Amino acid sequence: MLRDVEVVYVFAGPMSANDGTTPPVLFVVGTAGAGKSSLVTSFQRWARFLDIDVLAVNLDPGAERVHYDPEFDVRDLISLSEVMDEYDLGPNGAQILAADLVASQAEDVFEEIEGLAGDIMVVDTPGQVELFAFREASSHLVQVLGQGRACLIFLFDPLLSSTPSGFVSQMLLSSIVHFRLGLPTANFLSKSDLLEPETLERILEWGENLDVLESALFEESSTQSNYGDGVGQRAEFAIGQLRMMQHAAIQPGLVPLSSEMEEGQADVLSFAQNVFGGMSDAKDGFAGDIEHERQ
Ligand SMILES: Nc1nc2c(ncn2[C@@H]2O[C@H](COP(=O)(O)OP(=O)(O)OP(=O)(O)O)[C@@H](O)[C@H]2O)c(=O)[nH]1
Ligand SMILES: [Mg+2]
Repeated sequence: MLRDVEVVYVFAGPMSANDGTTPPVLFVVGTAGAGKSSLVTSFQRWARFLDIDVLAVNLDPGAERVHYDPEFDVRDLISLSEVMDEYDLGPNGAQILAADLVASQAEDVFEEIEGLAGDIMVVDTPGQVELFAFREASSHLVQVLGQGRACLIFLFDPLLSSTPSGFVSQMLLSSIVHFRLGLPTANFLSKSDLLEPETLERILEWGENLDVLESALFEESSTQSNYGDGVGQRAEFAIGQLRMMQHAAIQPGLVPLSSEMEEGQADVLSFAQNVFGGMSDAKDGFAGDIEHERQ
């Protein structure tokens, strides 16, 4: 199921890097298991049919395997098992150190991808969002790789998003990542094929209408033990945060996505187009294809 997002099918100028600079970079971020790697795979496959050249980059040193064709794979630079052995760390400590090591080698990574010709670069990020977004070194990595032409896809976990408080938690997390990395951000509801149609509709409405979300939050908190807190205190806190985001023009909207059913990929591309302008003239033909997919 596809939602209308504001789409600009204007192919005004090249999105790609015919001038030798790297193409725009789309970082895919989300909580562990949210579907980041699957999106990179499905987006690359989907785009291939439209003759759009998607350059995939893996920045997750802990990835067991990836199913896309990476132009650059950080595991060629850093091996999690070697970090564990060398520094005598467990898997979590090694993930943290590996993330910092990757970031500290940002310039080397950039050298690997600099000058690659393609329409758009999509970056798979480490499993835990905090490893990527909250480490100081990562901001540097994003700056170096993004070269001022980067944006962010934040994936909402479908099951976490099914309750009002879970939904708000993801919204807040997304806004923190947005705040932290300072990139244009779009929220996508991942694995939407796993949700019942009514649940999907309800979650999307929460993303569109704060008043509906507010009622749902109050209803949820009135059925929960509040340990002496006034009923709805948490709901008020959450709504206050969301209204603040609204005032700061951070759009809380949410677009459904399914890598499994190949739905929402056109919206991912549209977001990038909205931020960076059109694709190269050679790609003029695919607007119709996207329109077709959106039916
Ligand atoms: N039904 C369904 N399953 C999906 C979809 N996308 C991903 N999955 C499944 O969700 C699980 C996690 O997907 P990944 O793409 O590995 O998620 P990730 O965010 O990269 O995970 P980490 O890197 O480990 O944090 C896998 O079993 C995928 O097959 C989807 O659109 N629909
Ligand atoms: Mg992954």
